[in-house]
Amino acid sequence: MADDDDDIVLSELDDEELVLQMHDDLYDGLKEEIEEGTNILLARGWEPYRVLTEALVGGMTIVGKDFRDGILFVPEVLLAANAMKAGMAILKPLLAETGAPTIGKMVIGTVKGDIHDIGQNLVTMMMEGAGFEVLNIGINNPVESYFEALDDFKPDILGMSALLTTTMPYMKVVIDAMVEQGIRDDYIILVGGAPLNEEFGKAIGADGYCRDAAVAVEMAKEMMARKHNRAAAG
Ligand code: B1M
Repeated sequence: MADDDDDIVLSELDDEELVLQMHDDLYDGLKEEIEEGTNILLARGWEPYRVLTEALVGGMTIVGKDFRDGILFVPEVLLAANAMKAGMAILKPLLAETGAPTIGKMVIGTVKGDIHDIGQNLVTMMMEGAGFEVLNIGINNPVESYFEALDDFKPDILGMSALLTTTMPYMKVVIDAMVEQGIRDDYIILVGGAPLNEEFGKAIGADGYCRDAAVAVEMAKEMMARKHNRAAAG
């Protein structure tokens, strides 16, 4: 975006300028600058979640718009994604720092045909921070991978992510396979990803659609509480 970044000393910018500069740096895929900016905001007392949402997710939203409009292309977006992940790596241990006892277990993965993993990594971080034990099975998962993870890890919740309109229908394939195996009701199923909405979540038979990672945490907590109440009652 900017050509004269060489002259900019990140630590000399005020918070607002720094966040805008980080949006530019994310756009330009400047990993080291994103790491530096993340550390500066943390040192200034910003909550990790605020750094994540305002500086990193905010920057990625701009990248997403220009990707959609054909201004940015895959190689550039990959660099931006790598810069974002570098910032997330700094925040991860801070978001996961929790004295909370384990309140539930979740398996999460992006569906078959889809390699977008930033959103589901973020959900993983936030869920861990809220006291969930999470097995993240990564990207491009066919039904068999989900089933294997459910068998091995025995979670309370299955989370699925899809970022493409062409891959989101695969969530239904997984749920239908679970119904067929008679295991659908053994799990809380939460789905998320930019092209989804609540209606889609209902239509495919999920228990909840999560607009973002914070909603995923809230919904997971609420559904775990209901599950415990049901178990206590019956
Ligand atoms: Co892709 N891509 N991409 N891409 N990419 C999108 C999704 C797109 C909307 C861009 C656009 O056109 N504006 C578009 C999809 C259009 C559509 O289907 N309608 C698109 C396209 C077209 C493609 C390719 C087909 C491009 C091509 O090759 N021609 C290709 C497909 C590859 C494939 O998957 N088979 C492709 C490739 C890539 C990159 C590899 C370059 C890179 C991914 C790198 C990576 O993930 N490691 C990439 C990126 C980075 C994006 C955008 C720009 C950013 C996605 C992101 O990380 N967002 C994206 C544009 C956009 O989404 N606006 C785009 C930040 C992240 C924090 O948000 O993932 O939405 P998000 O996650 C949120 C919520 O959705 C929710 O919580 C998260 C945190 O708050 N959530 C969950 C997500 N999963 C959840 C699961 C849950 C709960 C909540 O379970 C419980």
